[in-house]
Amino acid sequence: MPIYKKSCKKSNNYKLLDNHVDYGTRQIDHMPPAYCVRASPYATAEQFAERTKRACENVASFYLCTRKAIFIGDVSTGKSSLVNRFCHEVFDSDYRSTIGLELESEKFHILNHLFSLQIWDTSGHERLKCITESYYRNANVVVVVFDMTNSQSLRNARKWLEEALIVNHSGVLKFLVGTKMDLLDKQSLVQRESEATEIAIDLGAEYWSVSAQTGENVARFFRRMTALAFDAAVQRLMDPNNAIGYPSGNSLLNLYYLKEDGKDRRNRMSSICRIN
Ligand SMILES: Nc1nc2c(ncn2[C@@H]2O[C@H](COP(=O)(O)OP(=O)(O)OP(=O)(O)O)[C@@H](O)[C@H]2O)c(=O)[nH]1
Ligand SMILES: [Mg+2]
Repeated sequence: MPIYKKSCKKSNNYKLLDNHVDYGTRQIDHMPPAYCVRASPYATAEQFAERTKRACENVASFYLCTRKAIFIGDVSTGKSSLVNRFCHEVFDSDYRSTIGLELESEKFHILNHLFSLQIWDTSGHERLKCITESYYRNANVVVVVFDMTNSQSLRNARKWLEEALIVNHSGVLKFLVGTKMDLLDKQSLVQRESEATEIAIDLGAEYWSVSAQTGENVARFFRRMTALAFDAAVQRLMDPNNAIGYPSGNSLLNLYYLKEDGKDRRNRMSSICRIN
């Protein structure tokens, strides 16, 4: 339970009491399963792709440039609570609206490779849209969050996703996440999940129900999302057209070689691309 405590009621500062974040959740050796196979366009990804595994086993150490996940959705749906539960293992029942954007960075070890994920937690306020929309670009993952106790927030999910897709490539990973599952009784939960999975299927997104309050499914969701982002990043790296064509500094993909082997960068890139 909470390991940070607010310094005072109106402050944004948390006092660190102890650190109970389970960093074991950042170590991923197998592809974590989907929440509901039916409501996942990535359901076939029960394992990392063979090419990904082979690349991770055989190739000199590499570091994939940080990937970007944006969290969007109606106001007060629980975006910040979800992010804070995973990143800091805290839950605050007081509502403090996000102003514009908050950024977190998480490091994972996946198949023995370092992988960083930037988590962009945006505000759901319409009046701040002009600011938040400018941060949507170059996302690798779009997470649309809705409140399971608020059906309107679920109906609005499509609009949020469409807005994010306008400025992103079609291959972006898509998730629909229902929060506050702890507030629903069993029957309402089943009913809301069944509505939400239909919408997720329609949107081509993977569906998850979570609770930032109890922590239920939070780590499972983040691990699945990150593993899929890693898999997609390595796959993309092995596509010669994509890999060589990206200019340095592009947030979508960058490869840094940690081992100097005397070859020039392009040759080294081609040696990676030969894996199949
Ligand atoms: N019971 C319960 N309450 C939650 C959960 N997640 C969030 N809340 C509460 O819902 C309220 C809004 O949560 P936030 O995480 O601030 O929502 P948000 O989507 O970041 O809101 P904006 O930044 O304004 O867009 C807060 O009072 C939280 O405590 C949950 O899983 N269970
Ligand atoms: Mg917020």
